[in-house]
Amino acid sequence: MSRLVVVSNRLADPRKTAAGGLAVALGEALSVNGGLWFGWSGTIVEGGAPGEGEVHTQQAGNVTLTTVDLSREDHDSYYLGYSNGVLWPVFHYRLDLADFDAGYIGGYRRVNQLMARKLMPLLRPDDMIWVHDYHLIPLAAELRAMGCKNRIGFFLHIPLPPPLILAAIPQHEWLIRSLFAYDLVGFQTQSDVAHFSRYVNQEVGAEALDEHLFHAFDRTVRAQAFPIGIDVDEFSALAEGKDAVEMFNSMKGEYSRRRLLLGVERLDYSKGLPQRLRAFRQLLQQYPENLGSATLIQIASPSREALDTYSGLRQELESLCGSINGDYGELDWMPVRYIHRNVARKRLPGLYRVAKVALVTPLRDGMNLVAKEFIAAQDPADPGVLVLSRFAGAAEQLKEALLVNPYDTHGTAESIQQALQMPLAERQRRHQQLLARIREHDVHWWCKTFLQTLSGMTPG
Ligand code: GDG
Repeated sequence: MSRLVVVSNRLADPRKTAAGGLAVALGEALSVNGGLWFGWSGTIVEGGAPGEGEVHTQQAGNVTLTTVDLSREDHDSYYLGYSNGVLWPVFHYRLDLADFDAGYIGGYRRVNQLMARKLMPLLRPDDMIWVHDYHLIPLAAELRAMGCKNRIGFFLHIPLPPPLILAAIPQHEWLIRSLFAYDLVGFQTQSDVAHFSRYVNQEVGAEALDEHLFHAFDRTVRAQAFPIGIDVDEFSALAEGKDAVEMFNSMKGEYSRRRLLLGVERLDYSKGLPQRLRAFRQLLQQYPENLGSATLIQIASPSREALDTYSGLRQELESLCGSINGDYGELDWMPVRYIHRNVARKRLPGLYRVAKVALVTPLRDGMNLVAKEFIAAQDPADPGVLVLSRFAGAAEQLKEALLVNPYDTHGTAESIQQALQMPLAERQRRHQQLLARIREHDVHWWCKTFLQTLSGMTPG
């Protein structure tokens, strides 16, 4: 049996609950035959030489965790610059926020070469390699250049935009050519696959051998959708745990006279937070019966604070929350509770469960796991309602949610009102169907299906 090697920008210790379902699922897959998880250590070496980094190894059961340090210069151009200043905004359709500084690409290539150089000697001939996300697109090409013949798969956690948006990246052709060094490329949704297919057809004249197989640059790659899921059982169990129940009870007590709406995400411009707050303000204005009652708890956990676009967003949010509370708040009721901190993972399901409505309204999202976690945490006898952006990858699957266009303030406010007023029988019916969907395609299905597809392919 092949050993699995997972490569991702950051690693998580799969034995810790705080790591989350994805890390646990990857950890499980890695431990089947004793695996290797490889990536950046998280350490930035001030004044370190570009393209160099010390390697660290630790053991978690039969999984080896191997990491590489990055110099400040490499970190800033690879991680902050190219990954999060170019690829993240453009792949989320935000050309206006991209910073096409010509210096970033050098660091991105250098770090991918560094990772390949450090990984190469650790590989065994029959290892199966699974590379994750936009930070590491050229990794397989670098490994191939060093003679690697193993099966290599790639999964993109974020959306792939349509060809003309992708083409705004000066190195777009090189990026897509790099994908052809993989044997299997996984996307979150059918529309991402369609964008890939259109791009390779229009821009590089690739031959489509069938619905999923594309030939170009002397190589054939398989591109397919593998929508990621959560560990539904683990999350439901977490919802019954002591910390979640405590959270549920304390919130229930404190907000007994209120109807809670909830948003949970990293503070990121892809998540549509200002648009959501404007829709919530519209709800209060248009449906005054919610005054003194509807309370939005918005958790926006800190993320990528070294980037200016993120600090600007934080200021915008603080000002919006302040103005809504100032305009509508009463001495005994504040419409918005905005929390710019991380909530412990064990407590999160309690918060999901106490909410009548979850607002998951990104402007663009690869999948969105919060939507799935909310469903898993509900009490089936009295479930809350999911208001979901049609632009989240999850909308391809979660048809029984109330789908909204987050740019449409009035439309979103109307859907939130519909959610708040939804009769119990309809909430139960929708929840039951949504739960069945997230169970069918959970994180174990995702992991198993991707790896089975990759293992069925001819190496190299
Ligand atoms: C990328 C793609 C894709 C959030 N705040 C807190 C917290 N979280 C947890 C949630 C959830 C995870 O973080 C967020 O996952 P999402 O899927 O919603 O979004 P991204 O972080 O943008 O992830 C996305 C995903 O990759 C997987 O492929 O779905 O589209 O952008 O698990 O619960 N967790 C804790 N405290 C918080 O305050 N503990």
